[in-house]
Amino acid sequence: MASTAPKIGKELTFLCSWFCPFAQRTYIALLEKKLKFNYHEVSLRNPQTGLWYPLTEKPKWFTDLNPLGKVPTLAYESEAEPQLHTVYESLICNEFLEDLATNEEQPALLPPHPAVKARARIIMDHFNTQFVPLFYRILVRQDKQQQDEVGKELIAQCKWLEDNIDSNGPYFMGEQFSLVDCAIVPWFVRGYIMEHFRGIHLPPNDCSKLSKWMEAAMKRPSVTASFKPPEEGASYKDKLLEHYIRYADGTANSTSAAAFK
Ligand SMILES: N[C@@H](CCC(=O)N[C@@H](CS)C(=O)NCC(=O)O)C(=O)O
Repeated sequence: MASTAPKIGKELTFLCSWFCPFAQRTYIALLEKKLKFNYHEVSLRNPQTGLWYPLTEKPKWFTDLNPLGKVPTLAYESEAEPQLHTVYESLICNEFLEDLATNEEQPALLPPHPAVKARARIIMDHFNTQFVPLFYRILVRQDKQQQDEVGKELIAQCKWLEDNIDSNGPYFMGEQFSLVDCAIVPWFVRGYIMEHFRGIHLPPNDCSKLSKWMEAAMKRPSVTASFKPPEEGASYKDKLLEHYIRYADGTANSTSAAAFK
């Protein structure tokens, strides 16, 4: 695996792969929190073959930080005593950032009311367990009839989002941008990929609240700043499209492709 080990210090180190929607969730939260962090790109795919490195081929420094060998991963040394802390799993990383950095200067990204906060978590959990698998499944399945069935489920999930989005907006939970927006927006950033490979327009035309939400979320500076192409000057959208070819032709061997088949 080509990635080099980062030097972990008191400042947060953010292990990311430019194409990863899970890591993008955390990238957006880090930017929203105006936290200082060291971005460290991890190479998850072999550039020669385009295949994902299996866990056994990932460097020890990486699996020491995250035994799952995945991004996002956050690592830092605490101020008080020299102890290494690591955090992984995107939604947990984002909750960690919320706990770490919510004060006068760093905005809360979860609503203050316990029941509304719980609702935000229900929405994130639902999106993660219901929508995300379908996004991969429709790409990796090669049978047209199966794709059509998964496509219908994906549209039904968009309707679920439409029914659960705050009516006044502009963001998912209302006026304030939140961890719910961070959790959902990376898959809508990739909406054109779904259209390109499977002819499904995200959000569907009859989801007007979701379309308005997407428009607002896509303009958010933290979101646009998270569009990081692999090479300076390259088009993020074009490179992402290239990245998803291996999902769409059924040859991706990533853990997501396997898990959501
Ligand atoms: N459940 C994890 C999923 C993270 C994930 O699957 N990341 C991918 C990149 S998009 C990864 O690191 N894959 C490594 C692999 O497939 O070997 C999360 O929410 O953080």
